Amino acid sequence: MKFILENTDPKSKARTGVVKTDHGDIQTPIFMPVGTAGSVKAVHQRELTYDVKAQIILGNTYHLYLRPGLDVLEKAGGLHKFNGWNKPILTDSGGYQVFSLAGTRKITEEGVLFKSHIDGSKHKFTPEYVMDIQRSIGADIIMAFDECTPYPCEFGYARNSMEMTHRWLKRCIEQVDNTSGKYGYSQALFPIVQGSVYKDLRKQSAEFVASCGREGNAIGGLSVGEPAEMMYEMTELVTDILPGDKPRYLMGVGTPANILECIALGVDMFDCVMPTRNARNGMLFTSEGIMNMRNEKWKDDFSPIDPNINSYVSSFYSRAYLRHLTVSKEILAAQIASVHNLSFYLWLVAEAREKIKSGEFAAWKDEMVKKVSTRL
Ligand code: PRF
Repeated sequence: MKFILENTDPKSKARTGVVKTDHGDIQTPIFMPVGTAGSVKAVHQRELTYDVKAQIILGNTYHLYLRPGLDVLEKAGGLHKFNGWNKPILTDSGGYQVFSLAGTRKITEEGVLFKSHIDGSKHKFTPEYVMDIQRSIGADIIMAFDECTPYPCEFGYARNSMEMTHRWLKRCIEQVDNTSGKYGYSQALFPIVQGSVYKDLRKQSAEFVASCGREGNAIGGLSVGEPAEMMYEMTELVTDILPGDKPRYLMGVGTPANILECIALGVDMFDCVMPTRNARNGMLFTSEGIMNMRNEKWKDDFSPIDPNINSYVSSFYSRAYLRHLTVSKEILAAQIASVHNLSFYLWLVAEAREKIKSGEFAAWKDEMVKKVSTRL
């Protein structure tokens, strides 16, 4: 994997670049649709490619390991072959899902013992094993095994957790560097900065992660309930330390406004369940603001969902029709809303890239943050 930095914005820390992987190029800043169990919920691969224009999707180690399991994934020849998505894939390590989804769990220096949320069966994730699992899944970018601390989190816990995440990182690196990809292409390991909302911990963690010299770096432990201003402050502190010639990935962020603000702070990659999860609940993100599709207001509004978004569903279907489908709990409502929301997120980052290239990003961002946060 290689990163080529292309443009930097004169008035902010925003930049554009290209991440080159064996499954193709990724233009940054980019948003990565979440495909937890090997599918982006309610959206099939053809729509992801041609409507959403996704360049990379995410998978989750925790889910894929539990179901379908490593034997099936290996027999298939890896996740790309299994789900038919022949573009880049990134897998999260389970360092978040194990803490948010698994039943009773026990964290020790060695790793995490947990019970499956599916059938209650017992499993153990160690940093080494999580690297092996990600080798079997075969994503182009794989994530280090970390502990994502909750918010709020006491300083002592955050410090001990961060120190353990750093020791786990060394083990992840050792394991990855002593094994190779199973399917003939390379996999890049991204370490993850932790440190909760403590400036000195964040600085220490960013310096440690930077010193590992990997092909890209991630920021974890944010967007877990802290105020947005605090998330921005931590993000800026970390992006100032992480090397500029490597991509920076802010994990699990966020709203359209969060993404624009963090692009301005030098973040290159984002993922979040929000566009798909909220779509399934009838919440639409548009270039003019947020719409609740259950609202009576859209009952006879026959205008397109969002004519500014260059995706089939966004200009073909009316707000009135989508409201009808949503109120009637039709499956098609979730499909249209998910494709639209993802198309909007991918449009937003494509616009950001263009504005960075033309030097207009800072002013455009301020105006856009207001628009996309408006409740219509
Ligand atoms: N660690 C990992 N995955 C994550 C996070 C993290 O801290 C977050 C935090 N927002 C989302 N996904 N491994």
